[in-house]
Amino acid sequence: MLLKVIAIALFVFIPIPTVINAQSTRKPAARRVVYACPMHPDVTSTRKGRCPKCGMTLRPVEATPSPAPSPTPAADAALTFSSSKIPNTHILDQYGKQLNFYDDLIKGKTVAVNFIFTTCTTVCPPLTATFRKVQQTATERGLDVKLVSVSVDPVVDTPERLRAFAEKFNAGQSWTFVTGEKGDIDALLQSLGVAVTNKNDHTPMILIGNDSVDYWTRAYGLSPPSRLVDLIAEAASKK
Ligand SMILES: [Cu+2]
Repeated sequence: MLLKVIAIALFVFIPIPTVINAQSTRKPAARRVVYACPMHPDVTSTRKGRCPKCGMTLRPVEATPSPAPSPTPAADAALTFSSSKIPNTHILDQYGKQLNFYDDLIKGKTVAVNFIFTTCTTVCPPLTATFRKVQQTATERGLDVKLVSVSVDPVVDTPERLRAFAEKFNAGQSWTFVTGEKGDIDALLQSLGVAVTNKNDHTPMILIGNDSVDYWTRAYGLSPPSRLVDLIAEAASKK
């Protein structure tokens, strides 16, 4: 009984000063705005600007002290994304063929999806070159993976433009470039958690998944191709 009382007393009283301390030290810091790269949390600045690693526009974040390193984006996103979030949007591929996004490109498949626009001069060319290397390496390793590149600039990126872009990067078969009506594509991007108001802010994140078992993860699109293929192989192996 006495032990119980002590235990309860400890439980009730000990955390309180800790909480008060944490709040009082955190409050002044939270008012200071710091800009950070959405893909590279280690890149921070006190001013607006672009990430020197990937060219993304830095976004304001609250300068709260982060006592422990947060879980990796991959582990994080794996918990919050599922096939049920993927809409069956009417889209056009690089040949101008009408497809349904989920039914034709995702359903029952192992996929890697990235987000690009053909007039991008910063992150899209290396992102696409990385995807090309991923496709080659995956093929060498006998992996059946479909690649999908969704345009974040569907008004400019007609199927013809996407096809020329695909050819420029020597995209192989089973790599679909996606465009469509702006409203439809915007809604698609929103559902996939990658909507941006400015196309130049688009994410270099890749969505990797195995729809047949509803396994999803995210990765930095400029990771070494072999690392991305490892993640794809892991997704494909899920039963
Ligand atoms: Cu880009």
